[in-house]
Amino acid sequence: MGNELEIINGMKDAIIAYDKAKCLELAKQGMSEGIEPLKLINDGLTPAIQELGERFGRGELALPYLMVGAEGMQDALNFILDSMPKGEYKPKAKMVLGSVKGDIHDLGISIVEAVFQANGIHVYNLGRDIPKEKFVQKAEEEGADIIGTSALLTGTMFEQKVVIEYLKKQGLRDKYIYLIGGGACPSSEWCDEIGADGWATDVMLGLEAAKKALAEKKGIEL
Ligand code: B12
Repeated sequence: MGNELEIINGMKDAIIAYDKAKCLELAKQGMSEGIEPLKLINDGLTPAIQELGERFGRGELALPYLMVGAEGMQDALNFILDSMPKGEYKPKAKMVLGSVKGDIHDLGISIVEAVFQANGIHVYNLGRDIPKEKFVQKAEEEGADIIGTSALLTGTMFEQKVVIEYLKKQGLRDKYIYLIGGGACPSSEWCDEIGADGWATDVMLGLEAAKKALAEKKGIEL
Protein backbone atom coordinates (compact mmCIF):
# COMPACT_ATOMS: atom_id res chain seq x y z
CA MET A 1 0.00 0.00 0.00
CA GLY A 2 1.62 3.22 -1.01
CA ASN A 3 -0.57 6.03 -2.09
CA GLU A 4 -1.90 8.85 0.02
CA LEU A 5 -5.58 8.09 -0.30
CA GLU A 6 -5.10 4.42 0.54
CA ILE A 7 -3.16 5.29 3.68
CA ILE A 8 -5.70 7.89 4.80
CA ASN A 9 -8.69 5.64 4.10
CA GLY A 10 -6.85 2.74 5.70
CA MET A 11 -6.42 4.75 8.91
CA LYS A 12 -10.12 5.57 8.91
CA ASP A 13 -11.13 1.94 8.34
CA ALA A 14 -8.72 0.73 11.03
CA ILE A 15 -10.28 3.01 13.70
CA ILE A 16 -13.77 1.93 12.68
CA ALA A 17 -12.62 -1.72 12.94
CA TYR A 18 -11.05 -0.97 16.40
CA ASP A 19 -7.66 -2.00 14.99
CA LYS A 20 -5.36 0.34 16.94
CA ALA A 21 -2.12 -1.31 15.80
CA LYS A 22 -3.05 -1.05 12.14
CA CYS A 23 -3.97 2.61 12.48
CA LEU A 24 -0.67 3.42 14.17
CA GLU A 25 1.28 1.48 11.56
CA LEU A 26 -0.45 3.45 8.78
CA ALA A 27 0.16 6.75 10.59
CA LYS A 28 3.87 5.90 10.71
CA GLN A 29 3.83 4.97 7.04
CA GLY A 30 1.99 8.18 6.16
CA MET A 31 4.51 10.34 8.02
CA SER A 32 7.49 8.52 6.51
CA GLU A 33 6.02 9.02 3.03
CA GLY A 34 5.70 12.75 3.67
CA ILE A 35 1.93 13.05 3.78
CA GLU A 36 0.92 16.34 5.38
CA PRO A 37 0.24 15.64 9.10
CA LEU A 38 -2.97 17.69 9.18
CA LYS A 39 -4.28 15.69 6.25
CA LEU A 40 -3.72 12.45 8.14
CA ILE A 41 -5.54 13.92 11.15
CA ASN A 42 -8.38 15.75 9.40
CA ASP A 43 -9.12 13.24 6.63
CA GLY A 44 -8.10 9.99 8.33
CA LEU A 45 -8.61 10.16 12.09
CA THR A 46 -11.30 12.79 12.66
CA PRO A 47 -14.00 11.39 10.31
CA ALA A 48 -13.44 7.93 11.77
CA ILE A 49 -14.01 9.04 15.36
CA GLN A 50 -16.99 11.11 14.20
CA GLU A 51 -18.46 8.03 12.52
CA LEU A 52 -18.09 6.04 15.75
CA GLY A 53 -19.55 9.00 17.68
CA GLU A 54 -22.61 9.03 15.42
CA ARG A 55 -23.12 5.30 15.93
CA PHE A 56 -22.76 5.82 19.67
CA GLY A 57 -25.26 8.70 19.51
CA ARG A 58 -27.78 6.47 17.70
CA GLY A 59 -27.37 3.80 20.38
CA GLU A 60 -25.70 1.38 17.97
CA LEU A 61 -22.39 1.33 19.78
CA ALA A 62 -21.58 0.75 23.45
CA LEU A 63 -19.24 3.17 25.27
CA PRO A 64 -16.31 0.70 25.63
CA TYR A 65 -16.14 0.43 21.83
CA LEU A 66 -16.13 4.20 21.48
CA MET A 67 -13.30 4.26 24.01
CA VAL A 68 -11.25 1.76 22.00
CA GLY A 69 -11.77 3.89 18.90
CA ALA A 70 -10.69 7.01 20.83
CA GLU A 71 -7.57 5.22 22.11
CA GLY A 72 -6.69 4.26 18.54
CA MET A 73 -7.06 7.88 17.51
CA GLN A 74 -5.02 9.05 20.52
CA ASP A 75 -2.10 6.68 19.76
CA ALA A 76 -1.91 7.69 16.10
CA LEU A 77 -2.45 11.36 16.95
CA ASN A 78 0.37 11.34 19.52
CA PHE A 79 2.71 9.79 16.99
CA ILE A 80 1.80 12.32 14.29
CA LEU A 81 1.97 15.34 16.61
CA ASP A 82 5.32 14.24 18.07
CA SER A 83 6.75 13.80 14.57
CA MET A 84 5.58 17.19 13.29
CA PRO A 85 8.39 19.63 12.63
CA LYS A 86 8.58 22.18 15.43
CA GLY A 87 8.74 25.80 14.32
CA GLU A 88 12.13 27.44 14.66
CA TYR A 89 10.81 30.94 15.24
CA LYS A 90 10.00 32.56 18.55
CA PRO A 91 6.29 32.48 19.42
CA LYS A 92 4.58 35.87 19.15
CA ALA A 93 1.71 35.09 21.52
CA LYS A 94 0.79 32.79 24.39
CA MET A 95 -2.35 30.81 25.02
CA VAL A 96 -3.74 28.83 27.93
CA LEU A 97 -5.94 25.98 26.71
CA GLY A 98 -7.99 23.21 28.28
CA SER A 99 -11.26 21.32 28.37
CA VAL A 100 -13.71 22.78 30.85
CA LYS A 101 -14.63 21.35 34.23
CA GLY A 102 -16.54 18.08 33.91
CA ASP A 103 -15.42 17.44 30.33
CA ILE A 104 -12.88 14.70 29.69
CA HIS A 105 -12.70 15.02 25.89
CA ASP A 106 -9.16 16.08 25.02
CA LEU A 107 -8.33 14.82 21.52
CA GLY A 108 -9.33 18.15 19.98
CA ILE A 109 -7.20 20.30 22.26
CA SER A 110 -4.09 18.23 21.44
CA ILE A 111 -4.63 19.16 17.79
CA VAL A 112 -5.22 22.81 18.65
CA GLU A 113 -2.02 22.82 20.71
CA ALA A 114 0.08 21.41 17.86
CA VAL A 115 -1.36 23.60 15.11
CA PHE A 116 -1.28 26.83 17.13
CA GLN A 117 2.30 26.14 18.22
CA ALA A 118 3.32 25.55 14.62
CA ASN A 119 1.83 28.97 13.81
CA GLY A 120 3.60 31.06 16.41
CA ILE A 121 1.30 30.77 19.43
CA HIS A 122 2.88 29.09 22.45
CA VAL A 123 0.25 26.88 24.09
CA TYR A 124 0.01 25.81 27.72
CA ASN A 125 -2.27 22.80 27.42
CA LEU A 126 -3.77 22.24 30.87
CA GLY A 127 -5.59 19.10 29.74
CA ARG A 128 -9.12 18.11 30.64
CA ASP A 129 -11.62 18.75 33.44
CA ILE A 130 -10.13 22.14 34.25
CA PRO A 131 -11.86 24.46 36.76
CA LYS A 132 -12.22 28.19 35.98
CA GLU A 133 -9.67 29.25 38.57
CA LYS A 134 -6.94 27.16 36.95
CA PHE A 135 -7.40 28.75 33.51
CA VAL A 136 -7.12 32.22 34.99
CA GLN A 137 -4.28 31.42 37.39
CA LYS A 138 -2.13 29.94 34.61
CA ALA A 139 -2.90 32.83 32.25
CA GLU A 140 -1.85 35.32 34.93
CA GLU A 141 1.33 33.36 35.75
CA GLU A 142 2.45 33.04 32.14
CA GLY A 143 1.31 36.44 30.87
CA ALA A 144 -0.93 34.77 28.28
CA ASP A 145 -2.73 36.67 25.53
CA ILE A 146 -5.46 34.09 24.91
CA ILE A 147 -7.55 31.78 27.06
CA GLY A 148 -9.17 28.95 25.10
CA THR A 149 -11.75 26.52 26.44
CA SER A 150 -13.12 23.38 24.85
CA ALA A 151 -16.49 21.73 25.59
CA LEU A 152 -18.06 18.76 23.82
CA LEU A 153 -21.04 18.04 26.00
CA THR A 154 -24.26 20.00 26.18
CA GLY A 155 -23.89 19.63 29.92
CA THR A 156 -20.40 21.17 30.11
CA MET A 157 -20.86 23.91 27.54
CA PHE A 158 -22.20 26.19 30.27
CA GLU A 159 -18.74 26.08 31.89
CA GLN A 160 -17.44 28.18 28.98
CA LYS A 161 -19.70 30.92 30.26
CA VAL A 162 -18.58 30.27 33.85
CA VAL A 163 -14.95 30.94 32.83
CA ILE A 164 -15.71 34.27 31.13
CA GLU A 165 -17.96 35.37 34.00
CA TYR A 166 -15.13 34.57 36.42
CA LEU A 167 -12.74 36.66 34.32
CA LYS A 168 -15.18 39.56 34.52
CA LYS A 169 -15.56 39.15 38.27
CA GLN A 170 -11.79 39.31 38.67
CA GLY A 171 -11.69 42.49 36.54
CA LEU A 172 -9.58 40.66 33.94
CA ARG A 173 -11.96 40.31 31.00
CA ASP A 174 -10.28 42.94 28.81
CA LYS A 175 -6.82 41.56 29.47
CA TYR A 176 -7.44 38.34 27.51
CA ILE A 177 -8.76 37.15 24.20
CA TYR A 178 -11.33 34.47 25.02
CA LEU A 179 -11.85 31.71 22.43
CA ILE A 180 -14.20 28.74 22.63
CA GLY A 181 -14.24 25.47 20.70
CA GLY A 182 -15.20 21.82 20.68
CA GLY A 183 -17.12 19.83 18.09
CA ALA A 184 -20.52 19.14 19.48
CA CYS A 185 -21.64 22.42 21.00
CA PRO A 186 -20.22 25.88 20.28
CA SER A 187 -21.80 28.15 17.71
CA SER A 188 -21.75 31.80 16.77
CA GLU A 189 -24.93 32.29 18.86
CA TRP A 190 -23.28 30.80 21.95
CA CYS A 191 -20.15 32.86 21.29
CA ASP A 192 -22.22 36.08 21.09
CA GLU A 193 -24.37 35.15 24.06
CA ILE A 194 -21.46 34.70 26.42
CA GLY A 195 -19.37 37.48 24.87
CA ALA A 196 -16.40 35.39 23.68
CA ASP A 197 -14.02 36.81 21.06
CA GLY A 198 -14.21 33.84 18.69
CA TRP A 199 -15.36 30.27 18.30
CA ALA A 200 -14.43 27.26 16.22
CA THR A 201 -15.46 23.69 15.57
CA ASP A 202 -12.33 23.14 13.51
CA VAL A 203 -8.73 23.95 14.30
CA MET A 204 -8.07 26.03 11.18
CA LEU A 205 -11.13 28.20 11.83
CA GLY A 206 -9.85 28.54 15.38
CA LEU A 207 -6.49 29.71 14.12
CA GLU A 208 -8.15 32.32 11.90
CA ALA A 209 -10.21 33.54 14.86
CA ALA A 210 -7.06 33.75 17.00
CA LYS A 211 -5.13 35.66 14.32
CA LYS A 212 -7.96 38.13 13.84
CA ALA A 213 -8.41 38.76 17.56
CA LEU A 214 -4.66 39.06 18.17
CA ALA A 215 -4.38 41.69 15.44
CA GLU A 216 -7.46 43.62 16.54
CA LYS A 217 -7.13 43.44 20.30
CA LYS A 218 -3.39 43.20 20.87
CA GLY A 219 -1.82 44.55 17.69
CA ILE A 220 0.03 41.22 17.24
CA GLU A 221 0.43 40.03 13.63
CA LEU A 222 1.37 36.36 13.31
C1 B12 B 1 -13.99 10.42 21.27
C2 B12 B 1 -15.22 10.71 22.09
C3 B12 B 1 -15.23 10.31 23.44
C4 B12 B 1 -14.00 9.71 24.12
C5 B12 B 1 -13.05 10.87 24.54
C6 B12 B 1 -11.58 10.48 24.50
C7 B12 B 1 -10.67 11.67 24.63
N1 B12 B 1 -9.52 11.42 25.21
O1 B12 B 1 -10.99 12.80 24.22
C8 B12 B 1 -14.67 8.98 25.33
C9 B12 B 1 -15.04 7.59 24.91
C10 B12 B 1 -13.84 8.91 26.62
C11 B12 B 1 -15.95 9.80 25.48
C12 B12 B 1 -16.66 9.89 26.66
C13 B12 B 1 -17.92 10.48 26.73
N2 B12 B 1 -18.64 11.00 25.72
CO1 B12 B 1 -17.88 11.39 23.98
N3 B12 B 1 -17.46 11.59 22.19
C14 B12 B 1 -16.38 11.35 21.50
C15 B12 B 1 -16.59 11.71 20.01
C16 B12 B 1 -16.90 10.43 19.25
C17 B12 B 1 -15.47 12.42 19.30
C18 B12 B 1 -14.91 13.67 19.99
C19 B12 B 1 -13.59 14.01 19.34
O2 B12 B 1 -12.54 13.72 19.88
N4 B12 B 1 -13.66 14.53 18.11
C20 B12 B 1 -12.46 14.78 17.29
C21 B12 B 1 -11.80 16.09 17.70
C22 B12 B 1 -10.57 16.31 16.83
O3 B12 B 1 -12.73 17.12 17.42
P1 B12 B 1 -13.08 18.28 18.45
O4 B12 B 1 -12.97 17.83 19.85
O5 B12 B 1 -14.34 18.89 18.02
O6 B12 B 1 -11.92 19.35 18.26
C23 B12 B 1 -11.72 20.13 17.09
C24 B12 B 1 -12.50 21.46 17.04
O7 B12 B 1 -13.71 21.45 17.78
C25 B12 B 1 -11.53 22.49 17.51
N5 B12 B 1 -11.46 22.77 18.95
C26 B12 B 1 -11.63 21.93 20.01
N6 B12 B 1 -11.43 22.56 21.15
C27 B12 B 1 -11.11 23.84 20.86
C28 B12 B 1 -10.81 24.92 21.69
C29 B12 B 1 -10.53 26.14 21.11
C30 B12 B 1 -10.23 27.30 22.00
C31 B12 B 1 -10.54 26.28 19.71
C32 B12 B 1 -10.25 27.58 19.11
C33 B12 B 1 -10.82 25.20 18.87
C34 B12 B 1 -11.11 23.99 19.45
O8 B12 B 1 -10.29 22.00 17.04
C35 B12 B 1 -10.28 20.57 17.10
C36 B12 B 1 -9.49 20.06 15.92
O9 B12 B 1 -10.07 20.41 14.69
C37 B12 B 1 -17.84 12.66 20.09
C38 B12 B 1 -18.73 12.73 18.85
C39 B12 B 1 -18.38 13.91 17.97
N7 B12 B 1 -18.72 13.82 16.71
O10 B12 B 1 -17.83 14.90 18.38
C40 B12 B 1 -18.56 12.07 21.33
C41 B12 B 1 -19.51 12.95 22.16
C42 B12 B 1 -18.96 14.35 22.29
N8 B12 B 1 -19.52 12.27 23.46
C43 B12 B 1 -20.68 12.25 24.00
C44 B12 B 1 -20.97 11.67 25.27
C45 B12 B 1 -22.42 11.66 25.68
C46 B12 B 1 -19.95 11.15 26.09
C47 B12 B 1 -20.11 10.59 27.52
C48 B12 B 1 -21.03 11.40 28.45
C49 B12 B 1 -20.58 9.13 27.40
C50 B12 B 1 -20.95 8.44 28.70
N9 B12 B 1 -22.19 7.99 28.72
O11 B12 B 1 -20.16 8.35 29.61
C51 B12 B 1 -18.64 10.59 28.02
C52 B12 B 1 -18.27 11.97 28.61
C53 B12 B 1 -17.56 11.98 29.87
C54 B12 B 1 -17.18 13.42 30.26
N10 B12 B 1 -17.51 13.78 31.46
O12 B12 B 1 -16.63 14.18 29.48
C55 B12 B 1 -21.72 12.95 23.13
C56 B12 B 1 -22.10 14.33 23.63
C57 B12 B 1 -23.58 14.62 23.50
C58 B12 B 1 -23.88 15.98 24.00
N11 B12 B 1 -24.24 16.88 23.08
O13 B12 B 1 -23.80 16.28 25.16
C59 B12 B 1 -21.05 12.92 21.74
C60 B12 B 1 -21.46 14.08 20.80
C61 B12 B 1 -21.41 11.54 21.09
C62 B12 B 1 -22.87 11.40 20.72
N12 B12 B 1 -23.18 11.52 19.43
O14 B12 B 1 -23.69 11.18 21.56
N13 B12 B 1 -16.27 10.41 24.32
